[in-house]
Amino acid sequence: MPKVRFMTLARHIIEGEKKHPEATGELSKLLSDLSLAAKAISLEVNKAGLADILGFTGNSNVHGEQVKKLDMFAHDLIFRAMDHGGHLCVMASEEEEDIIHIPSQHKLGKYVLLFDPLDGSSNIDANISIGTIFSIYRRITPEDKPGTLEDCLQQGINQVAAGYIVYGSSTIFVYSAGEGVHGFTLDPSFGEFLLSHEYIKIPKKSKIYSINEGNYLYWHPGLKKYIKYLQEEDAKTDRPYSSRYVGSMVADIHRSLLYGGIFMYPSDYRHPQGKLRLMYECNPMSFIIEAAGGMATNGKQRILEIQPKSLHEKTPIFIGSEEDVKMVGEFMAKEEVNSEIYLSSKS
Ligand code: AHM
Ligand code: MG
Repeated sequence: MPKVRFMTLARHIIEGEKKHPEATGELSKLLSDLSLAAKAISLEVNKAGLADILGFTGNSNVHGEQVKKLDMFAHDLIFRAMDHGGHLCVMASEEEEDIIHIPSQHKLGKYVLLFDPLDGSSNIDANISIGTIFSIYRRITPEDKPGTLEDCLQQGINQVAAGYIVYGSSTIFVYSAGEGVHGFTLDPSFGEFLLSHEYIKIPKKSKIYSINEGNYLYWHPGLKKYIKYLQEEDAKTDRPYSSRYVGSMVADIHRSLLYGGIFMYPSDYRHPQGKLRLMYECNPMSFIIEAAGGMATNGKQRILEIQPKSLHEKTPIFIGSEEDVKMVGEFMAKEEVNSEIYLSSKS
């Protein structure tokens, strides 16, 4: 029988920590608490078709979007799994307008957690993959006081760890604490995440692009040219590319990470900042993709170097295989236009 390593997520985190004698174990405990929340969300997502949990709550989140019950459930569950561990000083969630304080009866820690509890939730009713995304920073304000907005508004390069959980044909927890990107598949029979993808590396160049082409009319002219270029036939450069778009960022990025690909949510005529949020979606995903050898920009600037100004700000994003991300930037730079022309450029 082949020798198979029985590596649980908890064991992997602890072994990673042993490489750093100065580590206090707080980050390990934080990630373990998160994995517990992920298991509970996964169970609930799997029951979604059965339970009376589908449908809109009738409320909308801070972006004015309708919120489904599962989003609320996931938000609540992560908060309750994370508020008492003593590792965090503050949290922020895509589903809540302001920062979330740690209840005063609990100990404060040195970390900051930002999360999108259930991304792609418009896909729930169709049984399409959705995911949780998280981002962890070290606090920058004094340790004896509650964390503040300043602790949350850090550049992505300051992330200590980040990851996502994709609830798909199986549930996979992918994280990086700086040393490689690792994936763990949930064994539903005994409820453990087991190492299934170690040191994931994203291919340097891909053959797959992922973008909502329904917005074509409103794009930057350079982006239009880039997509047309990918669709042309040329054996030497392995074109045409294939198009894949789930409409669930976690699923689209997970595929890109494993097979190579470029995922894009650009700015357009109607959405000058794109759709995706810097703090909850773009920064953590960029941290993961860079740790796997890929690249992430807003078309001009590295995502991880953007200085955030507000918790819920959005940014255009081009993320995935390095050569592809570089190329789309070059196409857009060549077509540099003043914003007025861009806005009226619908051809
Ligand atoms: P959400 O945070 O409301 O779930 O929206 C984010 C999702 C991403 O997962 C996905 O990439 C994008 O929205 C899809 O948007 P669109 O339907 O405009 O293509
Ligand atoms: Mg989201």
